[in-house]
Amino acid sequence: MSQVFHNYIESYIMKIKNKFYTFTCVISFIGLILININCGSKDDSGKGDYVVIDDFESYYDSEPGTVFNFWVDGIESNDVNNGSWIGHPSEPYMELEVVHSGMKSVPFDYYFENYTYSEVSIKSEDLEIGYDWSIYSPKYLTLWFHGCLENIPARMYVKINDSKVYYSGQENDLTKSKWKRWDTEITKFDIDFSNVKTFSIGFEESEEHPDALGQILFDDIRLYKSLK
Ligand SMILES: [Ca+2]
Repeated sequence: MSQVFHNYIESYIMKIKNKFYTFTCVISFIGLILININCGSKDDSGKGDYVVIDDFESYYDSEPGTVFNFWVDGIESNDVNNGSWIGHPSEPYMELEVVHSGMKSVPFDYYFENYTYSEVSIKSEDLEIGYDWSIYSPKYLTLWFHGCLENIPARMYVKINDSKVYYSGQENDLTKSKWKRWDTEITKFDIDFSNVKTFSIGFEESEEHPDALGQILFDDIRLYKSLK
């Protein structure tokens, strides 16, 4: 019986440490026996001028992949002063209908009656971007948020390590049912970007709005080298 030699060519796109690589593989068979796989790669990271901190696509409904396992809210931290809940209370835990990009965004509920602040945090070691953000030479932190007409607004902030920057737009943006982009110059954070330990999003009560409460959706938290 003669042995037939076959080559198959397949291409794969893989994301490794926030860079996209295209692998083209030549897979060789003699008959049904695999004899060789030869793959080369091409770095596609130049396609974008940003790196992803979190796009919320990687979380799912079963452990250990739930968003609660990575983003720590008031319940997960057992902090009686922290009125924050991340994710929907029942499956699907991620928001699947109102998303900015991809298939998922994340809901964040804030609530101040009996609580003094509302904050969720994730460790940099749990993000693909890791702890050294300086290697990307970022100039801006951007994220997208989506409010709700029923929200009672609060002061929104992002925090890297212990350095907090407040939202500079109108608090009433939290009551608008549309996606809004929030850009923050990196220089406003007084931290060493080569040693990022935690990233947090939070809310504080403002004097105008005691007992604030509401739900905000978040998506596409990124670092940009420039804004176009
Ligand atoms: Ca997304």
